[in-house]
Amino acid sequence: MDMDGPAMTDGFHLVVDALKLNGIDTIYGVAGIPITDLARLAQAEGLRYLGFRHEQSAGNAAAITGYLTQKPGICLTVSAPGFLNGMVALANATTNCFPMILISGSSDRSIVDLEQGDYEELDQMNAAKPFAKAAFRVNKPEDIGVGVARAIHAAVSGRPGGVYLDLTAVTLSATLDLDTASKSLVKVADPAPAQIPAPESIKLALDLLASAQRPLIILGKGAAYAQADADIRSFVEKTGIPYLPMSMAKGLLPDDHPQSAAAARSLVLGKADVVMLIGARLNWLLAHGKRPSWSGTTKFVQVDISPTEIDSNRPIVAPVVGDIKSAVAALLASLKPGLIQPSAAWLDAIAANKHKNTERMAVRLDADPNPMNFSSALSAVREALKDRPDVYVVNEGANTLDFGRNIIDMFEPRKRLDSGTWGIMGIGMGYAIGAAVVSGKPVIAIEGDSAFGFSGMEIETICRYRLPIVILVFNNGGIYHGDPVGTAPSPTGFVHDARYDTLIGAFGGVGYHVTDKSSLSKAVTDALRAGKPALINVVIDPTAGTESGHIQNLNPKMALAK
Ligand SMILES: Cc1ncc(C[n+]2csc(CCOP(=O)(O)OP(=O)(O)O)c2C)c(N)n1
Ligand SMILES: [Mg+2]
Repeated sequence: MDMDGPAMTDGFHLVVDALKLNGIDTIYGVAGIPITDLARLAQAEGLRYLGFRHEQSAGNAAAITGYLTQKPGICLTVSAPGFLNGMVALANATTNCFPMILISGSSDRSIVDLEQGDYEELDQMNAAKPFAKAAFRVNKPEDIGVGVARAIHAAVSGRPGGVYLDLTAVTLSATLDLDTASKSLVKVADPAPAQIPAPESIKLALDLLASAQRPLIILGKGAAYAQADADIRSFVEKTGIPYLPMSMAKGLLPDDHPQSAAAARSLVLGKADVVMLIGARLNWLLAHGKRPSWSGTTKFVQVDISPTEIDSNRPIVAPVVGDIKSAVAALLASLKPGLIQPSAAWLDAIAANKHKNTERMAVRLDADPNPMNFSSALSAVREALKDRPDVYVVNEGANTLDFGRNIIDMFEPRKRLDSGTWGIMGIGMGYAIGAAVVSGKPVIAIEGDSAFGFSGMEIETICRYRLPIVILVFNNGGIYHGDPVGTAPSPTGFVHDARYDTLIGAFGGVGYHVTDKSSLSKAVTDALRAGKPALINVVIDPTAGTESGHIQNLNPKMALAK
């Protein structure tokens, strides 16, 4: 001990201490001024630090960690440009209701605020605010404990989201005596308190469902996030109500569950008389609950943690505001046998429609065109994944996403991770890395060739940490489709016959090049079994995709032909 004064610590140590005290064990980031020492110290102190090639992917890994664990995922970035690179991930996390904290170092406030041109100058906290659930700045080392605590509360309580925490370089390097420092730390008690719904709201919801002839349950990723899997399944099964999973809720009940109405989606949306939304919002993904996809007379029950979600698109007759775990438990506790009875005619109509659509799909899956199209290639992947319910599936792209969502069945909760609420490209490698790191399980990333490019450099990160990630690049030569041979590059086209499989060899991973169904199935099976980084170049007919995939209705067209 220093004989001249009390024992000291500094801001760097306090940040690591505050994270550890709150059970945070993993940081994803990109090093540089002023946080290099923070990353180094975190690693030395036993946190898992994963260094990325781009902050957006580090942020996406943090976001999906939050989704999978209900604890905020942490992303660490440098000032201004690093911070902004991470912001897309933070905004996407907020939009998708994933808890994460973006921690950035920042430059000297006295210079930034006078706009005197500091190194990486930016008023980061205020820049973050419109895109984050909350944003805080810590200006003194003795406030680090409170700053971290506030960030954790904001990220995971109520509707989860992305939180920005700004740590100035001065704060990080400032010293503080150990006694004051240790008293300044805060261990958060009950960061995501249960929010019990009002008993009257439960009664109203059950009464409305009991009055229905043609009820439907829609499960959103909020329901998956809640980790109330057994109760949700029990509620669905005890009521006998058909259900529709939103894409990231696939697997909450296994996709081959007899009550799944996924293969009769248009029918059930159009004809249901009472719809119960559980952790699903009536946003664009559900056509806002409006005509023509929906009937104008549908009555809604909505189970959601956020009271301001209610009535956002359609009037909600029976809002159940509370956390989903508490709400579903309360619904189950008040459910009397026989109270809710979907009509036989409704169940028959759904069964017939499912049968018809499943047969149509089977024809497409059985086809074996050369070159492969989306359905045929995905049927080969489906075959290889049949006995691997443990595998996480990451999925992004346009056609690759739309076909992937319909063709790849999920059998376990929270195993499907995709473009989500925004339909964003670029989450692929970040989500894959986050899922592999928190679960230790294998991951398959089914990527459009355009989608893959947004985070493709992270294959080095995947190889460096030897993660069990198998990347499938659905290579149709472009955004939606490829260009005809011999034409100048269009706005959507890429290089013809690109060999994505050769990239991963640079870092020690295994590349595969496949042009037919049986080699694709075999490559997926072998690569998953090997448990090592692999990239499969899946050659798809460049004419196979449609512009905008399944959401052409959202793509405005020129009114006048040029
Ligand atoms: C961040 C971001 N940039 C751009 C887009 C627009 N966009 C939608 S899908 C897509 C790529 C589709 O091509 P690909 O991934 O190759 O899928 P394909 O339809 O060819 O299978 C793009 C660029 C987006 N959704 N997100
Ligand atoms: Mg493509």
